[in-house]
Amino acid sequence: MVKIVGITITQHLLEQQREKPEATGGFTHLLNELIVAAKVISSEVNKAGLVDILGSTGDINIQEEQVQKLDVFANRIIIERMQHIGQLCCMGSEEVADLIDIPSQYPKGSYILLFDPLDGSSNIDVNVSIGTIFGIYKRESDETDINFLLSEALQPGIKQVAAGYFVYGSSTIMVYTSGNGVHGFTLYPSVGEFLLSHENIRIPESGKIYSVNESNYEYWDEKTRALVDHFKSKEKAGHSYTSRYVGSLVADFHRNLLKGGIFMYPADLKDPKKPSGKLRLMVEANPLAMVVQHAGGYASNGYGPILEIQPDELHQRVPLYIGSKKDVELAEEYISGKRI
Ligand code: AHM
Ligand code: MG
Repeated sequence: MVKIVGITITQHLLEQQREKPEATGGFTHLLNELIVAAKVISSEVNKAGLVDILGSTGDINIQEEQVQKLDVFANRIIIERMQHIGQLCCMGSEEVADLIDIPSQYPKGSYILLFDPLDGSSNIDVNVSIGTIFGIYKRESDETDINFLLSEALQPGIKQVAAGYFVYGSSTIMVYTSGNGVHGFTLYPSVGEFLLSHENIRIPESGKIYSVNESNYEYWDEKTRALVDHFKSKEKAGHSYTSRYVGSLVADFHRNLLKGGIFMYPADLKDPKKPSGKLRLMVEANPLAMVVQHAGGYASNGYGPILEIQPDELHQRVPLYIGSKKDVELAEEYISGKRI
């Protein structure tokens, strides 16, 4: 029999819960259910390369079920697993235009779950790490009608009660914070348990990695170009940086969290009507901003903290500079024009 040594995520969540005498267990229940959804997604992601053998999207597979695209599948699994638990009043997903209501047959709770079900979609078919990102808020009023819950969901990231992500990579990893340190757990696949592997993660104050899609250089303004030029110049930076860019935010972020460095998705002029870059404030930037802040790092839109932005809409985009505190502060100096 396999012996599991170390702390499981369930044990860890219960220990955290015990430290808060007012806790009802509802939040632990919510996270546990999200973890089950992530295990299901992880196991499907591991089969992604078999699509050509078992059937492609739109085909009927050997169990006579419709084969779904993985991002659609991940979205469905999270909604189906989370809607019945009685802890949520609504959800918001990168894959769904409007807020998602809880079906009337299930009780409603006071938490709001915002998520990107499968981040890094361009990497799904090529065995490169992808992930799920989540942020959890508490409703501030007693409102339960979905037609009036949008203003409850549009809270600044600083109000998140917990946030984190799963990376489906060489291992499946979960990293989360509920305000009491940032902790990482690695899935032990044959046993199906997440075990504590990275306790109290602290991001180095400054790093040697910069991560950005440099093919956008011609669409950036002068300040953004000067910032990236800084990272490329040993003379300006005082030491050499190396460039690493996977193209899955969650994987790029995770590497930089552990090793130190900065991830950037600046505003660009590819679409003059959308000068806010590509990434979404509510389901991508805010959760990772909470994680990095509790690990001693920083996240900015170039002018100030991501976590203090008052959102106007569910799917709004935001320029993102995130990672080691000193590197992100340097980015702010360039973007806000204090340094040329
Ligand atoms: P997605 O949520 O549709 O996957 O898009 C977001 C992804 C991020 O994971 C990643 O950082 C970024 O898009 C990469 O974009 P680009 O290909 O423009 O560099
Ligand atoms: Mg995404």
